Amino acid sequence: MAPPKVYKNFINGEWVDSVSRESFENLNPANHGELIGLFPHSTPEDVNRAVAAAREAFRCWRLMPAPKRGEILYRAARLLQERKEAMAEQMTMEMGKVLAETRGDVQEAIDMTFYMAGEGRRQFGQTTPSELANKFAMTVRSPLGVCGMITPWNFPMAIPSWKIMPALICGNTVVIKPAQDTPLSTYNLVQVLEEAGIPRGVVNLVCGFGREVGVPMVDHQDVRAVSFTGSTEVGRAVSIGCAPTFKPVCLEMGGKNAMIVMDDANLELALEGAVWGSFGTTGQRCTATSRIIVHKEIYPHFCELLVDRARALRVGNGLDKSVQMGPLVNESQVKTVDGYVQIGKSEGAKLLTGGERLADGDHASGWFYAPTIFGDCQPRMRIVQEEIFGPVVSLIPVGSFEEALDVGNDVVYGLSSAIYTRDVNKAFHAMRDLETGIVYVNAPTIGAETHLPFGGVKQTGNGHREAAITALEFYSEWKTLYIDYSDRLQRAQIDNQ
Ligand code: UN1
Repeated sequence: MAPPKVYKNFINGEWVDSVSRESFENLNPANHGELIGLFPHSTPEDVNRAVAAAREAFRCWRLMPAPKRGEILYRAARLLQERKEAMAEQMTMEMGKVLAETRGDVQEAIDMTFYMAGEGRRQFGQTTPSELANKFAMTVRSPLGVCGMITPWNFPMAIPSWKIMPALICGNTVVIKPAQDTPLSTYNLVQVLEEAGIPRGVVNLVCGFGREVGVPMVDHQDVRAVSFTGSTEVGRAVSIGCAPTFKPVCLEMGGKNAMIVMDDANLELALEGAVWGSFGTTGQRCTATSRIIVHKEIYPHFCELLVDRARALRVGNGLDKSVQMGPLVNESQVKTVDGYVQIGKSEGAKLLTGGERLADGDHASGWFYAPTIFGDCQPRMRIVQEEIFGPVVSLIPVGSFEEALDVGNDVVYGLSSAIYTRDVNKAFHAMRDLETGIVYVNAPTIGAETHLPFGGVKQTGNGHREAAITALEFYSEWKTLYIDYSDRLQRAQIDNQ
């Protein structure tokens, strides 16, 4: 057998081992006997080196004209386009989701990189009249410095790009810790940036685990802002870590996204959306549809048809073109999902299909789980309230549109929601009243585009929005400039009365 491929960290423009010289394994979730590669098991000292490099690099990078920074991003986007297929395959091998989806993940990184490259020629500020004569007033965006990033395994290239690209175009430098389950896709992204000509130290990759890499990065005094996507539990710890020094922190956390299906909906469309929203990415999206709130008039019929479709899904290795749903990312995720299935059963929800690990035949050496549907769920059940992050969806019958909205809003999260109806009045009421950062009409809860703001309300986030122009709000600070050309002392609020 060929020796496993050994990957390195990227610090100060060089590919280097961790000071620990230890490594961890990146396994294929569809076949966990297959080792994708060994990645550096980094230490706080590696973080220190990366932050020092990023701090030093910031001195020049912030002064490079933003359109020039954009040119590097354009080159990176074109390289990603060229390598899309190979990168998608590698992503399926380390993360599990099917090829169509990993191509989408790489495409999302391409879109974001092009989009932010263009922001190099925008980043508009404001000019406004001063209250005093012969005085000029304007605002400019100013970078923050070294930005620390902690990213999840479910979108291992797209989500790093949501953070890295806006940070760079604004003139910040970056230290990123990718999820330990999927470091290769982020590695590939960083390598492309290197080839595109990113100056040394501007982007640094430190692989490893939360305790040895994430925590020291959050605590580091030279890290000026932190962006985190992941669980609510870890997000809370990151937020607390940033509090003592008032470090700006962007948190993108859990979801419990509802799809409402009204009795006037196009049923075929709603079913298709329900399957894609619930079982796409094996349910491992923060935007996944995990509750389906169905009007009682169509509830029995809807349940039956949805169950048929879930049963027909082909689960397997995502590299196989006929497969529609890949494995879960790791063993611990299988245990969590199965734990929730047991909770659902004990709470009295009706298991309509699935509810078990798939471990026979083609599934024997992967972390596979059957598409699972619970029927007759009550809004306060734990399986309806808590994020499961797996192929498990709960169906909740309701008697009216108003009840559907109340049930939809009755969770601590607020990322995404969807309504299927042909009634324009109901659609507009839902758009206004659903307490989520994203609302879809006649489309499932997944499928955000890179030039629109992404983020959630309530315990999903802390008020920031990733992607779109809104990302610049986090990665830059406004600087207000007054230029007095009167040649005398003019006192605001005093001399103009
Ligand atoms: C996530 O769910 O973690 O909107 C990100 C979507 C994708 C991004 C999802 N474009 O489903």
